[in-house]
Amino acid sequence: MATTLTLPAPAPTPKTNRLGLQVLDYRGGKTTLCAGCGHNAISERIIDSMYEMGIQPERVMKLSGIGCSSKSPAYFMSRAHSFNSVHGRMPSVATGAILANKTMQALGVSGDGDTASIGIGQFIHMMRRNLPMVYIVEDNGVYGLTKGQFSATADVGSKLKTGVINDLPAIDICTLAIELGATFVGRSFSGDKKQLSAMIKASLSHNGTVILDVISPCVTFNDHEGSTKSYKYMQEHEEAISEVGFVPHFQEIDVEYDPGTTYDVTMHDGSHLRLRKLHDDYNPTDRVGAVKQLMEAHAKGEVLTGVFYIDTTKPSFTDLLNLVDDPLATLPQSRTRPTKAVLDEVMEHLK
Ligand SMILES: Cc1ncc(C[n+]2csc(CCOP(=O)(O)OP(=O)(O)O)c2C)c(N)n1
Ligand code: SF4
Ligand SMILES: [Mg+2]
Repeated sequence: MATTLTLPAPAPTPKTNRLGLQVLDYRGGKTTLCAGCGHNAISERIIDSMYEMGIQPERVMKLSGIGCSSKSPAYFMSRAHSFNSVHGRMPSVATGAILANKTMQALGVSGDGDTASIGIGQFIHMMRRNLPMVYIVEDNGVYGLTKGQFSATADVGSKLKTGVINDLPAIDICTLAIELGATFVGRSFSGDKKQLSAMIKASLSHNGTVILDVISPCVTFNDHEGSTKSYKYMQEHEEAISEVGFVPHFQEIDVEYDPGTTYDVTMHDGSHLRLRKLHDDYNPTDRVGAVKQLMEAHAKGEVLTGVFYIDTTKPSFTDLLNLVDDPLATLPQSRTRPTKAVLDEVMEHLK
């Protein structure tokens, strides 16, 4: 009697991006953060966005300060370069690294304490310079790593688990960023997969300082009744200003486009950031209008999300410095060291 041999089905070919890499190539170490921490969801969105944008992991520099949020670069893109700096001092390390090699994609991940409390001085000057980097603030309103004290982004009246009430006004990272010169400013929520992914992808096409303030609940110290950075509060008070869509430069623009209801921004690399207006009069290039909307929403107790402000015309810090095309870090001594004749001439002038 003849026997039929059933062959196992061939393994499905793994999905790859335009570089032929799999999503696995963008993963990092296993997270040590608490289960349910918003920061873990943000790491996932960074992995997806970098994969979908087809960015070579080795061309990325990850920068952070100190905090649970600042630990998270260890949990995505192991193949990228990484520098976990001192508390609140990531912007100066980023400035040096970007000047040394402006061809790399810089991605900073910080916390609200790292950015708006101890680090506010450095943060402000980074934005003023329009340093070309994506800076994500994983904003939970507390110092998670040191057991949940209020940070400078905690809202007035917000309550700690211990019953302590915050009576100091919050620093709004987005209002501050627009005022101080960042050229791509938005807010999202770690639980909003679609909006956050579109914003990260768009920000990777921008040449200048990108500030993404991402509300990221700390499930251990700040996710209770009375907190304004909890999952429940965000679900009840989030107000999206626009629906964010993004079409990378390597994709055909085939999504339906109704000029009356969308605002289309062409990014530096030819990609398109498409904002479908929910607020009729919203124009993301109007700096004063953006601050006004943020302040009005704050007064009403709403948490606005979306891309608030974008300026693709302002030169970045590296453009302003007029650096040579080759990364400074790769220049041979013959191009960086003045010759003896030039030095002698300088000395002559000093005599
Ligand atoms: C110079 C210095 N001061 C204080 C600390 C203690 N410290 C470590 S992390 C942290 C706050 C982190 O808060 P945040 O940036 O919001 O990160 P989260 O843990 O909430 O993600 C503090 C005060 C430190 N490591 N170094
Ligand atoms: S303490 Fe808070 S911020 Fe830190 S890992 Fe746990 S949930 Fe996240
Ligand atoms: Mg924090």
